[in-house]
Parts: sequence; structure tokens; C-alpha cells
Amino acid sequence: MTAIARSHRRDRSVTQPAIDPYDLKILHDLERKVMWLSTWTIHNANHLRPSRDGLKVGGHQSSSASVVTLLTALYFKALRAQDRVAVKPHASPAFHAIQYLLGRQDRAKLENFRAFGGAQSYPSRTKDIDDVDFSTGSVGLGAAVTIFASLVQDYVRLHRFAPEADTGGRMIALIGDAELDEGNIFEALLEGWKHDLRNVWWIIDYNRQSLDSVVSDRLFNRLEGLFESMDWRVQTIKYGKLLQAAAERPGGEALLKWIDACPNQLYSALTFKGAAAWREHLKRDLGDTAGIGAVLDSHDDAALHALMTNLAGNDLESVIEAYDTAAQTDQPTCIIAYTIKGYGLPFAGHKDNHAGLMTKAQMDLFKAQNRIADGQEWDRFAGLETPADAIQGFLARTPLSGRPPRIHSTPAIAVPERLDYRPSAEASTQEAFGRILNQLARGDSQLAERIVSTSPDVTVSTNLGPWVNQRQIFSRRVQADTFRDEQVASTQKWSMSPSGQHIELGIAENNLFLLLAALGLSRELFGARLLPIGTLYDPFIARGLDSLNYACYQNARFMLVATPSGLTLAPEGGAHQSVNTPLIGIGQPGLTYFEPAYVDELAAIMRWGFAHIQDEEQGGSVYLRLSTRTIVQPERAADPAFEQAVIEGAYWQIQPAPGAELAIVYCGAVAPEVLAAHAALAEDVAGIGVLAVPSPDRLQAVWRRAQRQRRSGDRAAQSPVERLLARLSPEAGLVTVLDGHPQALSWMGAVAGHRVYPLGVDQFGQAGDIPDLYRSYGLDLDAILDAAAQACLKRR
Ligand SMILES: Cc1ncc(C[n+]2csc(CCOP(=O)(O)OP(=O)(O)O)c2C)c(N)n1
Ligand SMILES: [Mg+2]
Repeated sequence: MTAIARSHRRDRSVTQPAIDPYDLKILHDLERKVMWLSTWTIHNANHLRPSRDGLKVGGHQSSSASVVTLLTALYFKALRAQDRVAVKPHASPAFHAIQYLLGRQDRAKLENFRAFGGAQSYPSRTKDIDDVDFSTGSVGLGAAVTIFASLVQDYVRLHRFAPEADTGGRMIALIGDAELDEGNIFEALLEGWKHDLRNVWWIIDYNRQSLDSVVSDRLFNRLEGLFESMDWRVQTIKYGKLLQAAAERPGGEALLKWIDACPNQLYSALTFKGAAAWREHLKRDLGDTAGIGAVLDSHDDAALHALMTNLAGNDLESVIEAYDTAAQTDQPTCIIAYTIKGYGLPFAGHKDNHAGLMTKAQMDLFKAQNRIADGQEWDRFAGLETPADAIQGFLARTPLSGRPPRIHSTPAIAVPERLDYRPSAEASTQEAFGRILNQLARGDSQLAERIVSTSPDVTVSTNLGPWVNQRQIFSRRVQADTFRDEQVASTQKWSMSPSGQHIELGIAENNLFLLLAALGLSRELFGARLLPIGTLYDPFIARGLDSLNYACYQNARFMLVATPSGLTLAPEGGAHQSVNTPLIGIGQPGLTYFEPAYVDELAAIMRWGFAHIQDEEQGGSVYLRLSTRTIVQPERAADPAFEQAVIEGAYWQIQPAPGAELAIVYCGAVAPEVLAAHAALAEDVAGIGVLAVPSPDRLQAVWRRAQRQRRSGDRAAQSPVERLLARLSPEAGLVTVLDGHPQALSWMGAVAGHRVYPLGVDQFGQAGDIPDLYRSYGLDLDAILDAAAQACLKRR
């Protein structure tokens, strides 16, 4: 408990809030009820619900108990309807209990906590019914997303996209202290500072315990300074009202100093051991101090334990005061609230309590203490001191009571029939992406108005430059483009203003994905549709992969443009070549992966993508894996059937003869080698076809869907890949080619039992040019011809 010696003085300087004593009494009742319900919900799931598989169910009684007071004061007192909260994952039972009291959660869901269809283990936007603002689970991400949500809220407000919505909400994170070990937290803090962050609260549940251990005593010296250096206001609340009152008595200051000096480990151990242990240590260490004897004598065991464990984060009045103080400004505020993990439960303070569950006997005692009779366990008001109708009246006056989940809906933004891409004889998909956006930027469509781009310091190198030149950088304040003012020639004209449509980020892919998560939830959170486009180099998807997964899990909608990819990054060396991203694209739920070869395919995909990210029922996010390799473009007229096939994932670029024995199947920028191989083989292999696969992901997903449909009785269901491959002989061979892991296409052998000869990259990259590297990794003409020969000879 070292480090915060000055904090209780700071506590005392806080102004007294105007809280009606009767309201405070009701809040105490609600606090007790939240504690009971969250503890009981976990107990029920583990001890009373029959287990069919013997798996541990779990739940976190200690972690929930730690924040019951912080959540009670937040949801029943401080929160306004426009505020949004990310609740630390393992406080889910306390969160659901609060929603239950507000009439926004079902009893059946609580009874089925952690069971199929029940309340989720960690609050989930998509799976829970009780208005989860931000999903949490992977520690650190829920905290950081609030920073980006606040930025998006500012964006929406300054662009006047949701004038009717109240966009002055606070984005609040209730976070575990160990979450601050996650590096993404610091990346987000720094980015928030750059963007002049407002309206964010981080409430840190400072119980000084993580999963495995008690945290270092010296840690919070560092953290307080860290937040202050980012221009956050820090409010440390350490001593509750009992300890503050004790401080006024003779010897009281010494008592508080003793707590300040007490190592975290010892404080936790004594909290667990209880009154006798407190008494013994205090007598030994402070026995000679005037006044301490009287303090000890005037407290019986229960009172002494209550006094010594009276930390502000578990003390309702102190927490209410802290929130009132925080509400006085829009400066980002970090409340470091001292708490006890497992507060009020038998394993309070024990270092092993993270997964601890109360025994049946302990629960019986706890139930009696809460004055809950048998059969009343789920009753909202049983055992409380205040009459039920008074509590009900109080609840009804809170802003969220009885309200349905606050998920805004707005009409979709119209997407034109076709995007203009200015055809050229040769092009790369990356360059074409830049040109398509540039064309949009020059127009005045609503589509262009709602696009917001972002990139972690690779805006220019991913070809967003022309778009940004037109639409400018977003900033809460107008900022000059000094290079332009000084008349230094540059192709980048970047002035910054509240009307800009590009959010420039520092190099942190976690931040990119968290910003995309927040931008992609803008409709639901703030009632303003945005069409977010984020660009990065393809290999660095891995750097922010958990955040990308987090964004998709929340059903955030965006277009992710990853370029360059694969061997087209060769000059950058082996470290940068993306190998397994096609598999990420296929494997990531909520994200549809495309890898077009040609510009007309890309234009069709982007057009579809803008609609898909807006489709509330069937839609999702879109991932475009692009390339800087310039290739000859086919001459073909715009054709809806062709565009449809591209979106379905594949089309015969060269039709095979019916019953043909061989086809080359490819994805992306390897098209020239594939076409050269086709030309070389056409004479010898009758009717050989070339199947272009702009989306292995769509193709596979719809194939699997058709299988499910057939299993459930729709015998006629058929997917595009089945139709396409039905043209070939059942004995045919498929040579598959892509600049990425070969598994991304080799699944196609399972569709109709064709033999697959997979080519692709499954080794680290290295510097080189395309001819050398394609030869080295087996993607060149010779490799394709060789695989085709094997296929024709039916050799494996
Ligand atoms: C990224 C990630 N790593 C590991 C975990 C497993 N985990 C869940 S809670 C936890 C400890 C959290 O400690 P703290 O944030 O202090 O919360 P407390 O339990 O003390 O309330 C860990 C390691 C996780 N959920 N997410
Ligand atoms: Mg902790």
C-alpha cells in the first residue's frame, strides 16, 4: 500500500456532493443487491446447475466483488443516457446484475450465465441482450477502445452527421489494474493525447492483484505520472469515510501512515486473515503511538476489520464524490480507486482468489447475512432495508432504466451502380485502389462524404495520398500545413481541420484496429453511418490481430485494405513478406477476404464492400489483400454477371472444355504466370481452363453454407464453386497458385474430389525481384508447368 501517502489528503479536498441521505441509503441497498446477485449467479452456474460435461464453468466472484461499488455508483448515480461503458471482462456478473435491476436483463439469462444462450462470461455487444456498449474479454482492449470511441464521437459531432443525437457522451472504461500491463494501453494513451482527447474516464479497480499475484508496490508511482504526462487528470481515491474519520482522531494519522507503508502483499494477507491479525500487527508496530490504544479499544473485531479494509473504491460515498468531481470537466480523467479483490467475501485479499468460488457452506452463510430466504435468490428486492416500491421508484428515475438497448439505426448510404476506375492497359491493384478513391473524392456523392480513412503512418505508401489531398486530415482544431505555407513543394497537401476525412495515426496497428472498431460502430453508438477504410501493410495485420478480432467480434463494420502483400514486398526483405494472411482472411469471422488480380475486379469488390459493410443483417467487414505488382489488364466490358461472379468469389477466366482434365486455379497478382502457363499448355492439354478466384473466402463460405442447407433438407442447394468445378472431369487435376499460403486454395480439392497440386509460399521471404522469387518459391511458369505435368500424369 505504499506510494500514495499524499492521496488521502487529496481525498479530503474533494467537495461534498449533494446526495440525498435517503438516496444514499437506497444506493447502499442496491450495492448489496448487486453483490448478492453477482455472487449468486456464479454460484448457481457452478454448484446448482447440473453439469453434463464435467468442465469447469467458472466466473469471477472476487473480481466482481472488487468493483460492485464502482459499478453501483456508476450505473445508478453517475451515468447519463449518452454515456458508454466498457466494463472489465471478469466483472460481467456484476454488470448483468445491474442490468437485471434496471429491467434490462432476464432472470433466465442470469440462471444460464456461462451456459448456451445465457448471459455471457464477458460482456458482449452481439451476444448479450442487456445493452453492452463495448464488448470486453481480451484485457486492455476494452479500455483502449473508449479513447477511439471518443475520437469518433468528436468526428461525428464536428461533421454534423447526427445532429439529433446527443453526442456529448462520456466514454468510460472500468478496468482491472493488471490491464495496464498490456502494451496496447500505452499506444492508445499516446494516440489519444495527440488527438486532444476529451470525455473519457478510466476507472481503475486498483485491487493490486492480477490473476497470479499481488502487484509491485512501486507500480502506481509510475502510472500516476504516466497519465499526468498525457494531460489526464488523475484522481486517486484511497481511504474510505471510516478511515478518513479515524484520521481526525489522535493516532489516526499514524494509522493511515502505517497503511501507506504496508506492503501490498502484507495488506492483502491481513485482509484475508481478519481482525486478530490487524490487531496484532498494529499493536506491535504502533503500540507506543499516542491514541492508537484508544482506537483499537473502541473497535470490536468486526469494526476493526471494517475500518482497516475501508478503501475508497469499496466505499460508496467516496466513489460518488469521485465521480462528481470527475464530471466537472471534459478533461480525460483517470480515477485510481483502491479496492480489495473479493471485498466482502470469504477470500477477500487472498492472493489465489482470482478463480476462487465460495463453497456451499460459505454461500449459506452469505445468504443468511443478506437475509435472503430460500426461493428468493433471484428476487430484486429481498433482504433489503428500503421498501421495494421506494427502490423501484429510484431505479425508474435513472436514465437507463427500462430502456431498450441503445443501438441506433439510420438509412443506408446509397452506393452507385459502378465505381469509376479509369481503365488503363497495365496497373496494380494498390494503385487502382488509390485511383478509385481519388475519383470518389473529386465527386460530391454522399458515399464520399461518409468515407473516413485512417492509416498508421502508411497513408502515402498505401496510395491513400490522393484521397487525403482532396479530403484533408481530421483534427478538432484547424492546423496549418506549414510546408505549403512556406511554399515548399510537396505532392502531399495536408491541412488539418474539423471537416477533414482522414484520421492519421502513429505507427501502431493495435490503434488502427481499435479505431476501425470505433468507427465501425458509429452507426450503432452515435447514430451516424460512416464508411471507414483503414490501410496498412499486409504483414502487420499480425501485429494488431487480437484488436482486429476484437473489432470483428463486436460486429464493427469497415474496409481493411492491406497492401503491399506477399512477394511484392520483396525489396523490403524477408521480414515484411506476408505469408499466412490469406488464411487469416479465411479464418476470421466477420471479415470477408478478397484478393483481386485486376482493377475491374477491385472496383466491383469495393462497390459491393461499401454496401456489405452497411448491411445490418447479412453484412460484415471486408479485407482487401492488394499488390503493387503492375500487370496487364484484360480488355472486357462492364458486365453485371461478371461482377456478380467476382463477388461470389470465382469465375472462369478461360472456360474449360466440358469434362476437361486440368484447370489452373489462381488468386491475385500471379495472373501473368498463370496465363503464360495456360498458353504453353493449351495445345497439349485439351480444354484446360483458368479459374480466377478473387475471394477464396467467399467461395468457401458459401460452399459450406450449401452443405449445411443440403443437410437440413434443401437438396437443390448448390454453391458457385460446385457449379464452376462441375464443368471439369471428376478425374481432373487442379493446379492452385497464389502468393500466400497454399492452403488458402487447396481446400478446393474437397469440393468434387479433384486432385490438387498446390503452389504458394510457406517459407519466410527474402529480398529479390519477382522473377528470382517466383522461381525460388515455386510460383513461376516452370513451377506451374511442372505441377500441370504431374497432374496430367496423375502423380502425387
Ligand atoms: C489478453 C488477455 N490475456 C490474459 C487474459 C486472462 N486474464 C483474465 S483476467 C486476468 C487478470 C486480470 O487482473 P486485473 O485486471 O487486475 O483484474 P482483477 O481480476 O484483479 O479484477 C487475466 C490474466 C485475458 N482475459 N486477456
Ligand atoms: Mg486487479
